[in-house]
Amino acid sequence: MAPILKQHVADAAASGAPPPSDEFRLSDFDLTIRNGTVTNADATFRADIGIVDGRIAAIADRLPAGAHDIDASERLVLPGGIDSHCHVEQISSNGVMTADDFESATVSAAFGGTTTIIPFAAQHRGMALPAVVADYHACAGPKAVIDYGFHLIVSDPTETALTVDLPALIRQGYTSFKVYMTYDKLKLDDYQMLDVLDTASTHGALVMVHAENNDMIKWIAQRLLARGHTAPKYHAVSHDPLAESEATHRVIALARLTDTPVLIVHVSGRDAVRTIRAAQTLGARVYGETCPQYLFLTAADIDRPGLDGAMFCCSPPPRDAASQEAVWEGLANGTFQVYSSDHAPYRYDETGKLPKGAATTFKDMANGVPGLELRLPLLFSEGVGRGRLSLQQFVALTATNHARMYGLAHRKGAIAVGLDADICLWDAGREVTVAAASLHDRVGYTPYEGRALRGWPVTVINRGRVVVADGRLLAERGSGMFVSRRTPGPVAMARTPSPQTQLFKSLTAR
Ligand code: DUC
Ligand code: ZN
Ligand code: ZN
Repeated sequence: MAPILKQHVADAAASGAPPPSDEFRLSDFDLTIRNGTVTNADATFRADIGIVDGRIAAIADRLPAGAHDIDASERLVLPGGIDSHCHVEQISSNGVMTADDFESATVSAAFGGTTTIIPFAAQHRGMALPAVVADYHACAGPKAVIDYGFHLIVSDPTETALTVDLPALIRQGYTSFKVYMTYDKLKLDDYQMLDVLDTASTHGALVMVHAENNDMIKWIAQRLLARGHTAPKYHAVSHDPLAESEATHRVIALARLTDTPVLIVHVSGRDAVRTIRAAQTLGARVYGETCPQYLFLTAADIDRPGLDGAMFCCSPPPRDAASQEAVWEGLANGTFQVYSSDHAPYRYDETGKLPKGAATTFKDMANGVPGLELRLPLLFSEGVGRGRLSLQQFVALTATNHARMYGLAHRKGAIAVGLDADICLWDAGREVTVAAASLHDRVGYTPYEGRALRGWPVTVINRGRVVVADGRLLAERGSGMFVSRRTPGPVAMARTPSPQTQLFKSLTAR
């Protein structure tokens, strides 16, 4: 038995395992998963699971076999991963399409142990939000093999968007939106940000923020280019950590002014981690997300011959060892609630990273790295395997907290009776050397090529359907379903705004 599994079996004996059940003598289960070690964010226990109509119907010490029975001895039985930050079939503000569509992205996610993704329905300026959402549904519906929801990207907060479209879309289950403080074609100014925050606060949505100071980045980049510094490594120089920490600080102030919870996405730098932590200590409803690239890469990875560094360029960029350490610490101490891939897949050719071929500068490249498939294996191997995180923290960071933060906890994120049977059987001892050739996305490379990992998802189940087993895809194209989301946990949390906020809100209510 793998050492990690042995440890957790031992823990299971000491924790609150469900009592043996006599109720289920005659099995009506469509599927049973038996003899496994179940781990939720709050407990690890040895149990059998019975599934009916895609939902978990029973969890007990012993259950009879269902119509289909999986022996999970020697396996960890985990909630299916939820990846709440990925870009799929999305056109960037520079007009570049991602390499993955909803089929390849969801297949890749499933092979990595993820059963639900929440990508973006991205508004570009001039577009009406309801039409944007309809377009993304048309793309996802026929292709997805696992479940999905959508966040909105709001880049054009017109009066109609703020007062008609967003309230209606929030009621329809699109209860979160991302806003940008950088990129000329996406960024909101502070006035617009306050409008969006106020709308979210009034109608019950969570705002996700890309926090980087646009002018700082542009100013450095233009000076670099003017002096002939065009290689990919200068991407990291132009995205100075101060651009991230300044914007993080600023948006937290804007959110506090409107008493709106915010989640700062893809946090990369030590100062930004500290800024978020300090605000949380003051009681602000500020949440954080980080991603594999900030744990496993540094700016040194971008410094490769020719344009090869482009394969490691994302925004914000990977930083240095001190930032990596701060990000690990933030995962362990609760500064970060969610760990997502920020899968932004662009091929290393003219369709993605190299729009101008050999003449491409760091400013021309599409920003982003792939990560849907390796998100869980990387964190398990380097986090749980090396003792930086507990197995329960791993579950919280990869599944449960995503469900809580984004209004999905009524269906997903835990192994519990009544919830969707989204389950990942994990082989804690399996050793895998990462190779792009064995991944299922359409990017053609991985920034983690050659890494030796320990721990791998072997069977992946979404709503009771076995999607992946022993390296084979078993789900049909289009079998994934859209999930409408409820009020995000941080928004639902009752609290009294500061006296100043109460006063200006009462004087300015629409
Ligand atoms: N922001 C993202 O969230 N993903 C990719 C690039 C970016 O700037
Ligand atoms: Zn972003
Ligand atoms: Zn992103």
